[in-house]
Amino acid sequence: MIKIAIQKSGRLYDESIDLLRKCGLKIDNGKGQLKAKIKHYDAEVFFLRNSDIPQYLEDGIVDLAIIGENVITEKQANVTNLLGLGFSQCRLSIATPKDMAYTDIKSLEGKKIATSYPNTLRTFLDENNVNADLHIISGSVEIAPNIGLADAICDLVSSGSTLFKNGLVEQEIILESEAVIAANNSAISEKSELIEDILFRIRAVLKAENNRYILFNIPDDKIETVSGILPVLKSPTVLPLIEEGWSSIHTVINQKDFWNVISKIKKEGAQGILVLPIENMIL
Ligand code: PRT
Repeated sequence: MIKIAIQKSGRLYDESIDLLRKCGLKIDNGKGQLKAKIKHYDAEVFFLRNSDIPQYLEDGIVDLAIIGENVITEKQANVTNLLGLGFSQCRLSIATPKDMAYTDIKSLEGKKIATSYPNTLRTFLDENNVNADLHIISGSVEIAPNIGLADAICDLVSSGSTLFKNGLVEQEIILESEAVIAANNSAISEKSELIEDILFRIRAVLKAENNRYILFNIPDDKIETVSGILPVLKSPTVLPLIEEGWSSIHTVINQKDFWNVISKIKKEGAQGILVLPIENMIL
């Protein structure tokens, strides 16, 4: 049996549930419960606060967790980060009021900084030989300078709009973060088979999300040219059409190459281009 923690409610919840579902791990009756069974799989899901998860993971109460990397760093948890999941991306940054003179990190010497991330911030300031006074608050950090509580702040940023609305300017990025799957150190060896199986499923889902299945028709004399354009896994599948002199090409391309490839194959005479999402990619 493997025990997996996810956030009870909040920014990570929906995507964590969605990822588990795409991995074939369907939660039995999850709503409002502290823990739930996974259907037809030897696992249980625990619904916990994101900020509490590192401790549960380190203590072995749970074996695996989907959690913000920033929280593992802040709690200095002795756990293993197994894989980045590509969602809930953010950065932990220092920001100052727009009218405050700021040249570099030394501008924070002797200043008061409000934060919910004292450990990460303290490490960063120590590395830069800056002495500042940390004011620890648990929420609404961005209003601290406006109400005279601090000279600067250190908090998570994603779009930057909260900083902007509060008249703050991002000065230093001290940590980049995303949701990760992390493991209890002993579980990695003791439950290696189940952990490997879950990682295998997650990798297949993530790979599929970054790729698209594409098919199109092309005159036969262009097959070679078009094959050279496609950044394919192996070689593309070519199927003859009933109409003489034409074929259908099927392949998988990475999302980042997508528009580039489409423009090039169109120029070579590709017609009827269809692009489909992929559910899973097992390589
Ligand atoms: O209560 P619990 O302990 O479960 O959760 P939590 O307090 O950690 O809560 P939650 O749900 O707010 O955040 C969970 C995780 O989401 C964080 O630990 C990060 O890993 C990740 N994440 C990603 C973010 C953001 N983006 C984010 N923008 N967490 C918080 N924010 C806040 C930030 O604190 C600031 O107030 O959003 C505001 C800034 O957003 P922008 O878009 O205006 O820049």
